[in-house]
Amino acid sequence: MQKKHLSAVERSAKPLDPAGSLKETVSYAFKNSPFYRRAFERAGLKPEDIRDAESFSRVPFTTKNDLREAYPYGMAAVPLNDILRIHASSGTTGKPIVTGYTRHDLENWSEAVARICAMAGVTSADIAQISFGYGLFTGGFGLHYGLEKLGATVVPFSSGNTERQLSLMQDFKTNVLVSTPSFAIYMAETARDLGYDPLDFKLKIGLFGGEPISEAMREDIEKQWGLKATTNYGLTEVVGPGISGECPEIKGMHILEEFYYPEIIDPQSEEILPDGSTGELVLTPLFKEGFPVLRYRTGDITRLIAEPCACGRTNRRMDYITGRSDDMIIIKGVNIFPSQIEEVLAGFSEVSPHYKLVLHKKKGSIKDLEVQVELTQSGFSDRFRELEALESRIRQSLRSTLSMAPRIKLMEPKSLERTTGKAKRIIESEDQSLE
Ligand code: DLL
Repeated sequence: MQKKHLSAVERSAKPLDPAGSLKETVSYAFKNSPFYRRAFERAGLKPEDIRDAESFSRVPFTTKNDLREAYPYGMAAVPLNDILRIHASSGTTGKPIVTGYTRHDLENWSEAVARICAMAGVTSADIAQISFGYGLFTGGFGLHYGLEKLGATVVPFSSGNTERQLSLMQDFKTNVLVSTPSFAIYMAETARDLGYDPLDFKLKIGLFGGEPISEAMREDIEKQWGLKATTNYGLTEVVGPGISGECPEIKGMHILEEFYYPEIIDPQSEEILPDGSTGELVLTPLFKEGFPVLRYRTGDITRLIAEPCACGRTNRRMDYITGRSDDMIIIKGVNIFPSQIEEVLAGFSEVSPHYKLVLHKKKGSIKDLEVQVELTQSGFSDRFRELEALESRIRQSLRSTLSMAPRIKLMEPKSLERTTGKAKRIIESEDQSLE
């Protein structure tokens, strides 16, 4: 790594020793976690069997369901007395997934987040407003302590109250915005409604994460706010934010391999795939004491990029998430990812970045897909013919990408729900009368 390009926080990274770290991680989990001791016994494995990356592939995967069943403290590997903080993912169904952090975990987590922020170009001279929720969600606290560790000035706004966020952002001369990309878009819209020009704010860098950012969304945010939009990735089950993030090259997200061991598998056969192949990301954090997890199946679809990056960092990158294995919509035998629909819609200047997918189901199986497309003010017309023609062009374009034509419903400007957190794109509707 060409260290001169790096900030102090990144220069302090330990040299990589994946085999050594994996051995230690496995033996720690076996010794301290009743969950993993049972899992190893079931698989007929002893920690000594794990000597390198190859033998590590014998360790059974951990799934979301395992963590759900372990609710609330079944994954703990230390006495609860040593847990300083709990976070949990909200989850759409069933029990939340809980994770707990020791002091050592919190220190490493902040360090990891600090490195991600430094990589995106944030420095100790910056003022960062955190618009992620502070609570069980890992986004608010995760970015908070990472940015503090970096030495930046943190404005811990949390989510909601968009008007006040805007007025403080202006008064405080905030130059870094930390939020979901959908909130950054919503904030720009609200700013305009209130008579501000977003370009008059001092924003320089967006540290966005928690959900995918499409190229169209990134361009839109950069143009509206005049900032450099970066994305960073993480998930509660592994630690929260601070797993991978972009350098200024914006060519994928560098994984902090000194903290996490990444693998890509075929989600069906569970076979490990080589760098460059697309599949499901599996992660093993290498530092966790509190709630360790081995070979966690993230459900996120991506690929690892091993080619050197022009920035000089040698950490492998992961490509942008194209979908989640459990997000795939199977309708009439066709597999569809919401990101494919988003990409098609982004090609139409008449539609806003807000859309919803309604899955019309009968007895749990999807019978019909409706895409609710919101028009922009300029795309809106009171001429029925024009709207009909637009609808037909959108349907044609979706048909050629998806190999099936969903129902299209054009919605009036600003009629779809906005969010201050992660966008909720999918709505399920059960209807017994469907064919
Ligand atoms: O969203 C952690 C986080 C907070 C990351 C703030 C970055 C910034 P969860 O709520 O558990 O944790 O959701 C994790 O969100 O499995 C991905 O599907 C998705 N996700 C997170 N970041 C990105 C990203 C946090 N940059 C789930 N791009 C993950 C695409 C992302 N998807």
